[in-house]
Amino acid sequence: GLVDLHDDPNRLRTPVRRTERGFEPIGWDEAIALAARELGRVRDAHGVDAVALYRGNPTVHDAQSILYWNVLQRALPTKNQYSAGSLDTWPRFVQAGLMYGGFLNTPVPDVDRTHYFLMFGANPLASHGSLMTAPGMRKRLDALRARGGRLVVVDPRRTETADRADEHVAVRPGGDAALALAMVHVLFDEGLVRLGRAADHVRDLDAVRAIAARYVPERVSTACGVDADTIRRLARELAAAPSAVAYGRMGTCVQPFGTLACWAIDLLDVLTGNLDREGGVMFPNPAVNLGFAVRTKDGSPPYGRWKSRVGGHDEIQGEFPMAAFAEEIETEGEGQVRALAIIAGNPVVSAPNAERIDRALERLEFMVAFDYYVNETTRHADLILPPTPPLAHDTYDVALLHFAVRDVAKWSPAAVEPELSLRPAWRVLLDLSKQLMGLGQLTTEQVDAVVVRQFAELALPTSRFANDVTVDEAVAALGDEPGPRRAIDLLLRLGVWGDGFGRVPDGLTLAKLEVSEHGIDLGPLAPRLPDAIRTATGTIPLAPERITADLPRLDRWLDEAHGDDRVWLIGRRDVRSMNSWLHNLPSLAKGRPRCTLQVSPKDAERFGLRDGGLAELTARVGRLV
Ligand SMILES: Nc1nc2c(c(=O)[nH]1)N[C@H]1C(S)=C(S)[C@@H](COP(=O)(O)OP(=O)(O)OC[C@H]3O[C@@H](n4cnc5c(=O)[nH]c(N)nc54)[C@H](O)[C@@H]3O)O[C@H]1N2
Ligand SMILES: Nc1nc2c(c(=O)[nH]1)N[C@H]1C(S)=C(S)[C@@H](COP(=O)(O)OP(=O)(O)OC[C@H]3O[C@@H](n4cnc5c(=O)[nH]c(N)nc54)[C@H](O)[C@@H]3O)O[C@H]1N2
Ligand SMILES: [Mo]
Repeated sequence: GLVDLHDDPNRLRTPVRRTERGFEPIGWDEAIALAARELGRVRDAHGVDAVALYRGNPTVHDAQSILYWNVLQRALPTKNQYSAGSLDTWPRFVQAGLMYGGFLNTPVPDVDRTHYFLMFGANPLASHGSLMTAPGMRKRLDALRARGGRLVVVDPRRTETADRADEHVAVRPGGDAALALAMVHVLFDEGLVRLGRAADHVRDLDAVRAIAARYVPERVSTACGVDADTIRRLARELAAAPSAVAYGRMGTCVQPFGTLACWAIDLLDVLTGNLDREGGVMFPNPAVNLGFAVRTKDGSPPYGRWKSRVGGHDEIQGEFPMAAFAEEIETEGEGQVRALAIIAGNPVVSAPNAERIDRALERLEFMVAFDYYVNETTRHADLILPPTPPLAHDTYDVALLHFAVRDVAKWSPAAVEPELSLRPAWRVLLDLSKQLMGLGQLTTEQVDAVVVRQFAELALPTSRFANDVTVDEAVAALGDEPGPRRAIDLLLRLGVWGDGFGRVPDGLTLAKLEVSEHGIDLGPLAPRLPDAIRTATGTIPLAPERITADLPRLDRWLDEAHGDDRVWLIGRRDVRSMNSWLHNLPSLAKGRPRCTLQVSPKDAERFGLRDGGLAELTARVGRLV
């Protein structure tokens, strides 16, 4: 599909400005000056919190966007920061932060060596993996079964992945926390708890035992839609397997009990001795580690340090959840959001209650979007600044390799030249930041030299070379060429696999990666306890209070009647679309219509629905046919 994207006539190839006649091309210098003037005006008149920033999912795949959005974030240090995180992984990151001491310290399934894979709320045959990053997921899961292993998928829907598994457990939406806690109950009840390598590194096991005592399989069975015998059998199978993985993803995060579910699933790994063992879940050791960027000075996870103005939502890693977004724009008063800069995001499709967001965006005094397309969201922008297309710039995956099933490093060079009418995204972000910081008199090169020095100052203290390399030495060795290459080289060389600027002669450098056409395989995941634990105590709290405080809400849910009168709507991912986009590319959009509702046969009968017919669905915030 990348070629279709490259050739798409609708892809923007110049900056455009909204006028009464529609979007019209505008020059780069003029566009950047306009954005700086308007964002600066709102900030100066109403304070920096009046400017909101949204960073969308595709930045995760583009190192320059992540690194240089960070520069804009420093130029506009607003509390109104948003991203796709709360539509996706925040429950997992918060839970990993509280248990392992870092949002990125999430254990990853050792899919290639495990004997038993219990997968909650993930559909890698459509998604390719997510917080279990690897190509060829279908082959890897087939190989697991071919070597005698077992794949069990816990998902309300019989997905493509469930269809290829040994067993599909059709949990009710939101039932995972209760289901996994009942499995924990069985582990204690039947004497199956074996901590393995984690034994010396965990605390509060008694607290977990006391909590689990309450979740008898018979108690949760109706609510989560899984019978008690199955719950007991799954717990026994997990404990008996030579090695096993319990893994949860989107479906366990974006649901009513996300953080509890992520926690309970990790307990299954810990209590069966599968944390930090081959074939269990392990902590990757990425060549570029951004852990330094998501850590607070005192080692506590960046979570709940302040609250949003209107709804009182907790801050998470410097951001608010998207639940706060529209209300912060709509609600008058000091700190009301009046301007927005958004990169690679389309919340008018991808966030809940999108119609409200659609209306809210109309109230903004100024909006600048970084995107290839005029879409449902960017149509509200005063200015759209398009990036170069993916085939036309180099990249290194600085994000998802934190979750890869093997440690690998790969530099992907540009395949073609970008159109002359485009500018690299990093340069545009840097020039805008420069003007907002009042450094307009400096050249891009001068400002980038400051940026790379700041990256060095941030990354060095947590580097294995912290005591050997100095900031001056590192910066001098990186050369004068501005841009993300330099920052990536820096992070590679300071990383665990890096050359430490000559200290480890055969260690990684960007130059070394550039001549490795197919990347470098650094090997399978390896045990990393206790080194991977970054909590203040150096141990893993098994029952963090900020997670267990939510148990009474789960108890209320369990005690409610779970009759058949309610219908639960869940999302569905398709292998040929990407969140809100890619619908403009013929090779990906062709074929049968995919915007369909799937319904369980029982519900279909109850509501008199016919296969292929029309259904009308009404919810609190909208209606669909
Ligand atoms: N309906 C629906 N909603 C969803 C999801 C879904 O599958 N369906 N998935 C959920 C999940 S898991 C997530 S992470 C969020 C993501 O939701 P968003 O953060 O909104 O991200 P996307 O929808 O992936 O892409 C948004 C925009 O990024 C632009 N873009 C792509 N690549 C680049 C680039 O390199 N640079 C720039 N500047 N722009 C680029 C695309 O043109 C597109 O308009 O959505 C969540 N909500
Ligand atoms: N082709 C393609 N690939 C993608 C994307 C894409 O849009 N298209 N998006 C990318 C992104 S941003 C992400 S975050 C990843 C996501 O990667 P995954 O998490 O693997 O993908 P999903 O398909 O969202 O899987 C979530 C599953 O959870 C189920 N589910 C819903 N509610 C519940 C529940 O309460 N309990 C349980 N147990 N299951 C539930 C759904 O039926 C669904 O099958 O995929 C990435 N890869
Ligand atoms: Mo996502």
